[in-house]
Amino acid sequence: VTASDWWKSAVVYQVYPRSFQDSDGDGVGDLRGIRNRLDHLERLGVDVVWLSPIYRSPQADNGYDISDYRDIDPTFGTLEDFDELLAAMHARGIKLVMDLVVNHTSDEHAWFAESRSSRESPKRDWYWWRPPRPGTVGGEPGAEPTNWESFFSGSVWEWDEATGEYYLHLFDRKQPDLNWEHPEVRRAVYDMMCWWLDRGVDGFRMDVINLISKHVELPDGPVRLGRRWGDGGAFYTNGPRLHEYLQEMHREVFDGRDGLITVGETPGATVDDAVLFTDPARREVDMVFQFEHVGLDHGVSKFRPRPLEPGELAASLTRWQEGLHDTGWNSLYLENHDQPRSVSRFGDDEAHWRASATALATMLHLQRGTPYVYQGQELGMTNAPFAVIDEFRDVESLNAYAEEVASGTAVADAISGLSYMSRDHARTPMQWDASPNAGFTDGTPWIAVNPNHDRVNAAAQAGDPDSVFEYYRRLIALRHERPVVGHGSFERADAGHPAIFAFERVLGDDRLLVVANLSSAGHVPAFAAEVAARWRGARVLLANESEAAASVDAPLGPWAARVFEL
Ligand code: ISL
Repeated sequence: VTASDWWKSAVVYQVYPRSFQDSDGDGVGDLRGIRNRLDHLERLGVDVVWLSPIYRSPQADNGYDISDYRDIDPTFGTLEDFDELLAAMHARGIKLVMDLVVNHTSDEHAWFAESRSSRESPKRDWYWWRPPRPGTVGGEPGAEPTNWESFFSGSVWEWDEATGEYYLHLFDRKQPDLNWEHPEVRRAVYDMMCWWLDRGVDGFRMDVINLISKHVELPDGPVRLGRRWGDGGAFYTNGPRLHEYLQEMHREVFDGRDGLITVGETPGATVDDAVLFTDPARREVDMVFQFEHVGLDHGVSKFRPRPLEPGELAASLTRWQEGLHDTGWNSLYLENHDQPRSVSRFGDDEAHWRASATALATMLHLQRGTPYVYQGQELGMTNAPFAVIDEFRDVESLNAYAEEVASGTAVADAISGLSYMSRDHARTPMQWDASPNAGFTDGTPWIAVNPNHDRVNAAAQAGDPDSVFEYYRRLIALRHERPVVGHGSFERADAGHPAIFAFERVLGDDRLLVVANLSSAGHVPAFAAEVAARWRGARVLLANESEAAASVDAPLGPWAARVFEL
């Protein structure tokens, strides 16, 4: 029997199929490619793989726009390839989690085609259709039913000439939002989820699941000074019926099934919201992806970032550790396919590349929660050096760039925003080896390979005890071997130096002391005198520097990380 909270001692690895491994030379990764690389995942020691969407899709948002939930996109393979991959993963003891994208579908989904066919269509209300604003002419600027801005720039409303109404899309115009108010929509989604679980998958990562319940009257949102569009976030984030829907989904889909893992992606969720989502007694989801720490460096906008103050990252993560300490559960992540590379963003990808990659990994993996490793993070992959717009591929980046340049921003400034924040940094091909396409494809990769693959690659790191990869292996093994990592309490324990993140984990007699210097400053004291006194003579369990030099009293060098046990 598996404990129902087995995922507390598990580590999840995210595969972005497009960029992981190509097997047929078309320059795009695929399911057979993933199967050919399972040795890497087994060696790393991860328990679960979350696959970004592989369903049939026109790929307007790289698969987050699904046109058939019960088929595989030909780019990635077939249902047969999928079954083979699932069986091969299960044979190695690795579980598989699917990406569930049900806030919206593709505009090419049969449901939407039917919905848009006429105002009388029985599926009309499966999506959000609204007439033009009173007194305006549909399709003309200003006629949009609300002033909301899309996540991908411009209005959330797309005019449909044929039926004389607008439809809502919080993301791209090719991603119309489903209307969860409609019971048939919910039934169709739950049936589809059961179909995948019956096929053998082990859970779901639920895309923007806290946006599925909207305030039905759809009021205008506040407009910031100098902006054209308003922010409708208050009317679609954590909406009035969200918890009801999640509990219904739990009853209809998950009840009576064991060994699953569910994680909701919840941008804008607070600690208090997260407690509600993840309190096991409420039967909603096991854990959520919160966004506070990946929003810290957003300035006036995502693409106008600001530098972080020392200690800000640790302070935010600590608030979440404490807030979900007694009820609920954290997901621990620094990267995914929407975020820049963590070693470039929070670390130092030049002088202290290895130390900062491993220090960040140490503080993240040894917190209370379930860690997620995004493909390539275990190698210390860095942001791409893209310098011209033609190198970027992501719809969010391309739209934001076009909008900025159209409104008078200098090209160099628009590019500089992307150089820091584009989602494409996470989407360059996985760096397997030093060969011309990094071992990713025999063809032309759909997005350029990072030129640093000649140094930063899996072949060079596997088996090298000093590599980022081998360090990740040890961290992952530690979670499996020590119940205190999965189940222990968390308490901050540092000396008050702003760059230090130190904490104790305790489970019965089992105690760990973790410290990471999240800065390039050297000679920094690790612990308060009281903590050092209690831990004097402790054994070094893991360190990203010479273990001989690491004692509780030794000051920390740049990006030093140490783990002690008593
Ligand atoms: O990166 C973002 C835009 O600035 C995020 O707000 C992102 O859109 C948000 O995290 C939701 O992401 C998820 O849903 C999107 C998809 O594009 C992302 O890849 C996915 O992770 C729409 O399905």
